[in-house]
Amino acid sequence: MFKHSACHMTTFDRSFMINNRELETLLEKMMELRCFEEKIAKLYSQGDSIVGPVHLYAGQEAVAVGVCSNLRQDDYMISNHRGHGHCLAKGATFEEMMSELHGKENGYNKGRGSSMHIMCSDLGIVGTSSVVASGIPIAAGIGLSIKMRKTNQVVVSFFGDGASNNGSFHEGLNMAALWKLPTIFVCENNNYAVSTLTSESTSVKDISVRGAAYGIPSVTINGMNVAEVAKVTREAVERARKGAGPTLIECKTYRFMAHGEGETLEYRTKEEIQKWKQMCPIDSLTGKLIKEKVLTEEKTQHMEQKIRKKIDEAAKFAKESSFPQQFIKEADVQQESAIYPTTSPTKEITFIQAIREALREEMRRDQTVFLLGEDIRHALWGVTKGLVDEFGRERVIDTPISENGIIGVALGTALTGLRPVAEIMFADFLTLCMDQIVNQAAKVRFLSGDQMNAPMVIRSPLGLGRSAGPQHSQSFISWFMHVPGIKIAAPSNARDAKGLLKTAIRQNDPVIFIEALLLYGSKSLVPEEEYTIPFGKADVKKEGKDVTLVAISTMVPKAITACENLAKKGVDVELIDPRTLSPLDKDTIIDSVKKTTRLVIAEPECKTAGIGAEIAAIVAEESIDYLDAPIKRVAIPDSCIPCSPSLEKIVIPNEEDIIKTILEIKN
Ligand SMILES: Cc1ncc(C[n+]2csc(CCOP(=O)(O)OP(=O)(O)O)c2C)c(N)n1
Ligand SMILES: [Mg+2]
Repeated sequence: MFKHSACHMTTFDRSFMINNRELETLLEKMMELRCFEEKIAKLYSQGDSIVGPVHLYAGQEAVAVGVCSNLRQDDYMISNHRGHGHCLAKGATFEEMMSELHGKENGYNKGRGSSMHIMCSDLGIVGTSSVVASGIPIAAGIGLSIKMRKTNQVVVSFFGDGASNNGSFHEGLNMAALWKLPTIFVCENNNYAVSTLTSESTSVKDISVRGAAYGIPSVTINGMNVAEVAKVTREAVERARKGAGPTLIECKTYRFMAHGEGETLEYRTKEEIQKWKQMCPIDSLTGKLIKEKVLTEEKTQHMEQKIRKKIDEAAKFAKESSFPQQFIKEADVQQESAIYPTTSPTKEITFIQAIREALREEMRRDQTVFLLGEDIRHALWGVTKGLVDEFGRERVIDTPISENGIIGVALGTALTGLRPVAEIMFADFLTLCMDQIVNQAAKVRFLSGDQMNAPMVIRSPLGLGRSAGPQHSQSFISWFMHVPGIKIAAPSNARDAKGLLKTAIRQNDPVIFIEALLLYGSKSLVPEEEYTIPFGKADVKKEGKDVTLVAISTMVPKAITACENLAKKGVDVELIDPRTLSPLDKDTIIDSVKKTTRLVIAEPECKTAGIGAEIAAIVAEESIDYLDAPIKRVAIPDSCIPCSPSLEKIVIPNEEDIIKTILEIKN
């Protein structure tokens, strides 16, 4: 079946010998993986102990074992939904794996992840993600982190044939190749993505040619032969450690069980399954070692019995372990940041200068902080201009136009000791990296059972109000408010922008930092001395007794003007700028409403299910009895944003809209 073995960009040397002792060790490891999966299948079928969906690895053991036999404990591994084998091969224990699969407190993730989400920082298991292909750009990011930290580690990314059709694969491979990262991509081509044949989903016969297309040394090998996998991986690891960049190894293999437990196999013929079972990596190596008198039938049976006993004990341990009873909700995770005095002499700077100063100060203070994004050296908006002169190209990295890849890479670095500040050129393009933000970064702290975190900032300009049109004028703050694990800042002036960005960079969770282009040129007084501004602390910009006005981002300067005009009409407005939407300073808003009994929210986004809707709901829940008038929202009236200035004016709320709305509820 494996008559050919496609090699691209390099010839893989398989001449080094793996001695029989080493083969015996590999066999034992493969048996461990197989016996573990058989036990899980049994427990699953009994129906009462395994938690959540399970995708078993039986049949593919040669890949995980062959690859991981070349890794050090401090090397990294990231894999997918079919990850038990990868984790065990990287050193995971039966007890902790079993406990996790039983949803127990003793599990790697304290029962929060179960089968598809195993993380263990001590073993370099950065995670098994249940979103197909998402780990691939993260692996590129881990490679970047290794390269930047000069630690001589490597990272392996395991994924399936199906994943190679996903954009994450292509973005991740391009970036790894471009920057010569020590990332080894291992594609386990088991011929199916669920029930879909690779030949019906994939335009090429050998997925390794896709690696070659990115200039990556790539090879297709027999993934049922552990020695072959080990040999080829050894070369890839050597290449990675010496700085020669990534490798793609496509292992042709086969899963012996259903895609997921409880599913059927009717899309495969008995003959096909039989044919592959004859190539079983465990049986064939056992046969060879018995034939060469390294092992006997008896010794092999004894080896297997010992393994099964250990696994049975681990299952008993897991069963008897307790279920977790509580966890800290993301919304309750508090992070303090030192607040520096703000009474020092001030200077007047623009919003752009403020952001640049924050970046410069944080990069000087902390060597792990670095920047990445499209055109950030040249700096389209001028924000990051000149930073490359001081910090070099290693810490100010221009990226390809790969939003999903940028955030995946940023996350990989954040998971392994760095503090990336990524720029997404327009906030609209955050939609292109929603998987990495929402499914991956936001989940790290929670899923890892609090072992890991993702200290990363995503800066992104809001284009609203500059005739940029419907695809360059949205910020989606309200979307991110809906996601536990994400923090959001939307400063309205230079002083807040600098202080909040410095705090954002020091946070241990991902932060979305929305900077409005309309505010970039605005100036404010900023302390000469270092200062930071805490998250979750609103700024009461003006005290008042008649109406509470909560304004966000670009709406704040408009709200200030509105307040001045209303004062002339005898209406005393209390103006609050929350500054961060997650965490949101609910107390300041509620206290204000209790005093004024009226609330208006002015937001730079669409009305339906928006920021104002959430604030209105909070106030209604907590203090409805204090309200003397309906809560009103001044928002974009659920419309796309037109380019023509005359039309833009119709949809983007202005000072007059705020005044009119406040007068409506005041009178
Ligand atoms: C982005 C995404 N799309 C769809 C799914 C549902 N799904 C889970 S596994 C799978 C098949 C993956 O095939 P492959 O990458 O070849 O891995 P294999 O299951 O064969 O090991 C699919 C479609 C998912 N988890 N993530
Ligand atoms: Mg597959």
